[in-house]
Parts: sequence; C-alpha cells; structure tokens
Amino acid sequence: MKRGEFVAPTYLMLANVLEIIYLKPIIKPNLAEELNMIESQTLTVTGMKCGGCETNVTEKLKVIPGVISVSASAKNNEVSIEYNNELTDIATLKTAILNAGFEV
Ligand SMILES: [Cu+2]
Repeated sequence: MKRGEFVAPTYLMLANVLEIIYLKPIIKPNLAEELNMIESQTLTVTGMKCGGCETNVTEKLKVIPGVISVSASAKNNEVSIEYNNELTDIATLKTAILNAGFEV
C-alpha cells in the first residue's frame, strides 16, 4: 500500500473532529429553536366508540402538515397531538376532529 492512500481517510477523520468541536455549539441553538416549535396538546374528544373511530380521527389528523404524532383513546375520550406550531395550529386540528364527526 502506498502512503497516499491514507490521506483521504485521515482528512475525513480530521474534518469529523473539527465538525464536532466547531459546529456543535452552532447547531445547538437552532435545535432548541426547533424544539420550541413542537407542542403537545391533549384534547377531550367525545363520540369515539371503538378502535375504528380512533383510527379515523388519527388518520384525519396525521395528514395535516406539521402534525408529528397522534394518539387517540376512545376509552379516555382523549386525543393527544404533537405538532409543529409553525406549520399548524390548534384551531386547524380541532376543525379536522369535528370534520371527522367527533365533538371537541
Ligand atoms: Cu367506532
């Protein structure tokens, strides 16, 4: 093996180390800002009777841009939604639930 073959991996390793040292503090505030956009809301939703209703309301919410996760419980009359508040809002989410045929 020639010495030159080791140049590229060595450079990449050095680049990785520099990235970890110098870029991490720069990336961190942006990540925190992004995390502030993520909101969790648990809404009282009535009218869900079974797993089919849970699936229905979940599907209607999941297609909304900005919705990250949905958890519906017919038993507890609750729908928990995690969403990006820059992309959607609670009024939009409530409208989707009403349109799915449930009370919120
Ligand atoms: Cu049902």
